[in-house]
Amino acid sequence: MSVDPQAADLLALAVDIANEAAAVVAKYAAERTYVVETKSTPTDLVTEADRETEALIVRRILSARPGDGLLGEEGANREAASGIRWVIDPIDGTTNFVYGIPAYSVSIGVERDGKMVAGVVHDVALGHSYTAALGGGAHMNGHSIHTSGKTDLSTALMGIGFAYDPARRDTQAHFYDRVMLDIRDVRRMGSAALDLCRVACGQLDGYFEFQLNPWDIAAGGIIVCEAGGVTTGFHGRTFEEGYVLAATPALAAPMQAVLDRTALSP
Ligand code: LIP
Repeated sequence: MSVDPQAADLLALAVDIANEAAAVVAKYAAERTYVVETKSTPTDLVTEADRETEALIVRRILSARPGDGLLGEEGANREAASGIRWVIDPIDGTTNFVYGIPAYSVSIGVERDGKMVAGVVHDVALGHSYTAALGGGAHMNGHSIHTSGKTDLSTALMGIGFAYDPARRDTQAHFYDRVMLDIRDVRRMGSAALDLCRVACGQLDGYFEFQLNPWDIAAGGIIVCEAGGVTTGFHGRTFEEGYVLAATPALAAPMQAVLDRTALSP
């Protein structure tokens, strides 16, 4: 399959914007003088770095493509006149960012007629840029990446995550507790976008989390698929609805079966 030409052009613009945005995030990370506020719960943090970075990304997109739509974690929301929509998370892994844990990213996904066709996840601390355009495969800093060849679920290393809402965390903890019996171990690293990229490059055999937002998974999802992996949902809900399972082709169905037979509520 060859790369979709428009997807490749959109990716080139997304990468350029993500590089500039990452520089802003890195400046804030170094200075550590930003104000921290909370959103949905006392543990759901937002900083002026998140807001300024999203504002920069929106400015750059609209100056290059004024007819496009937008959906951003910090409030950007605009209908698309062009059929193209940008799904933005200016800092995915904000809690890590605030604590100085080097695992946060700028995530930009580009959708055409409702289907993701390009994505970039820029790991700010490590300077790694994960990219994918429809039909063109996935890359990290320009080098081709692929999911691990893992086929045996019982020795699979999986990424997981927890919500900001304590009630949801309780449900997730009970859920993960039972799933643990069927896999090697879990890693909770705090950025869905980077966790998906770790599946794409084989650092994880899979990743699952539920009740995520579109901006957490937009870019990472196409990067997994273009790296030869599978993204799907579970419990009758879809990946796009935030019931996220990403894994190697051989692990997707058995892992989905484990998730589907595990009750969500204790
Ligand atoms: C975070 C995700 C993480 C999830 C957190 C939160 P944020 O996104 O990357 O996987 O467990 O609850 O949704 O808030 O840092 O953009």
